[in-house]
Amino acid sequence: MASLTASSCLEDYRIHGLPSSAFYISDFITVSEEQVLLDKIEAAPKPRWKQLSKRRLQTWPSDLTKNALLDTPLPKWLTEPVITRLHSLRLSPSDPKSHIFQDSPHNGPNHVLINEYLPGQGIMPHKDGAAYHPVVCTVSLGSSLCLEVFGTKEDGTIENKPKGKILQEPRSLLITADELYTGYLHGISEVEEEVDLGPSTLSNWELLRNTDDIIDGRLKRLPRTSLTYRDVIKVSKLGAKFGIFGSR
Ligand SMILES: O=C(O)CCC(=O)C(=O)O
Repeated sequence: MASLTASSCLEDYRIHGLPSSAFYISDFITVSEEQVLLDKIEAAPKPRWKQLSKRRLQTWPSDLTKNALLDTPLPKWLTEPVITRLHSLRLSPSDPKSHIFQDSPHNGPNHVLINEYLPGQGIMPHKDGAAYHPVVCTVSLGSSLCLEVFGTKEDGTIENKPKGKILQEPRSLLITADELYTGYLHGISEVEEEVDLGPSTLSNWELLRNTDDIIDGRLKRLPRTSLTYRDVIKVSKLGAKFGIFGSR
């Protein structure tokens, strides 16, 4: 089971076989919610986009300065429905108030990175670092691609072979947290087609919505956009005081 129901709790979506913790929900948002998000992202003023060599990026509500966020709210289209739904997703069936951000400083995400990857684009293996509470919620739009998880060798260099590979389908939610966040790297390889996809290579095979498009373990990439929701630990009040950073 990988789509959301009223009685579901996060434990139903745990990705087993990876360091703790990862969760995958294939149908976290609907097709029309996906389209609204894609339209809003497309409608953002051009200067919102930062063109990087291998992808382009929007940062909401703003970039971090010295690991701190200016205290401005996220626009409504980024909070509804995603953050509301994250808050309603219980960690355990016995505690109706529990949620994935319950121990984070602001009790929920206050920052969203929007990454767009064309086929052949990706992101080098990296850690997200100490500016954030160690929970990342990634909503995927448009197309599927794989996130790879890497450990480090004793000398501190990155292992050559990924520890695991997670296929992220459009409209899905991937949550990575805890030791998986702090102790491991993640990256997206710069390929036009995913290869070697199957039950023994994909950590979340059992949780996928649809494996019919995977032919001989291969899946062509199309443009894919991700929204990564995080809680920035340090928040500076300056932005709220002068009211100058709240552009919607
Ligand atoms: O696009 C993604 O799924 C991953 C993005 C990422 O690694 C990051 O924002 O640190």
